[in-house]
Amino acid sequence: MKNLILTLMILVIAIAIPTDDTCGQTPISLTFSPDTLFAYMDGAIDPIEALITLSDMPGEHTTSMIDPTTLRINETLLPHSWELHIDSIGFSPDKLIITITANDLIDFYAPFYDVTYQPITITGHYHDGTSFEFSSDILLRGHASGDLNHDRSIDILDMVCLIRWLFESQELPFSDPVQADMNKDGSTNTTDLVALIRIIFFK
Ligand SMILES: [Ca+2]
Ligand SMILES: [Ca+2]
Repeated sequence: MKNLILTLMILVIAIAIPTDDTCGQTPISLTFSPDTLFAYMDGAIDPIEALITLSDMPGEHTTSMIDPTTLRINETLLPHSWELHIDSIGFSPDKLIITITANDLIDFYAPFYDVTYQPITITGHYHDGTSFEFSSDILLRGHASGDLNHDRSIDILDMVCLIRWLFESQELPFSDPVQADMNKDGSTNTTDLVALIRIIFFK
């Protein structure tokens, strides 16, 4: 009987425990602005700023302890500025707003198609020398694969564009031929035309 009661107690406790793996520690807050990056932003004449906000550092650290000069996005991208917001009243956690060039971040993931979540990492050191690495996912919206004339549908007009580019050396109505690389093998040729025809007529 005791064993039954003990088993029931363990079951009740197990159900009551949150399923996250943070063991009660508040997870770091990592937000992006804009929260979605669009592939077309890469073609903007003026650089587009993207903001990454860090707050709720794990453990005993706070964002004010971060050495901003050590910050790297995806291990290679450097922020071009940063701003520390300290709440002296203590109602909200300190936060560090990192500004990067969205065009560079888009280049990091390009080419990408349709809607995709991709991993992003923020690495660096605190002033005490401790290193950190935070990961999240960023939402990207790319071109629709095969939409060669960028009219948001994949149809016979796109097939005509590709035929003219392949056999008549006419320019595609966009700057990047990778858009026509339907099978993503790194080159655009008749195999991709076959793939596009399949999508248009047999999807
Ligand atoms: Ca189209
Ligand atoms: Ca190809």
